[in-house]
Amino acid sequence: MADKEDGGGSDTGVKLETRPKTKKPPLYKVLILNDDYTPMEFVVHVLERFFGMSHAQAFELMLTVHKKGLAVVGVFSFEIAETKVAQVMDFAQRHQHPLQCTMEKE
Ligand code: TYC
Repeated sequence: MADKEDGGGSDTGVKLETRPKTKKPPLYKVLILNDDYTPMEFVVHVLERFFGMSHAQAFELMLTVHKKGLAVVGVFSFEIAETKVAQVMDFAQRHQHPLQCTMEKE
């Protein structure tokens, strides 16, 4: 956004600051990766449980990951993305599945 001169034609030379002083926080994509061992139903359950998807949405996204290798499951602030990744990795590990979840700056 560019700074603007004071309007009104009198040209007083007063510069009004219109640029916001605070930038929007960066966003992070959370990705789920395919592997050959994690059961499809487990991935569907993860997507429902940690990303609030319906069963139909979760099943469709799981199939996308299965076919394409990976997919973005959501976009979040750094702290939320980090928490989601940690929750998924912990849950997968506790069930002894090699499911991988990562984050990437948008
Ligand atoms: N490829 C797995 C299978 O055939 C299913 C799967 C889907 C695993 C998505 C991980 O992120 C994943 N059992």
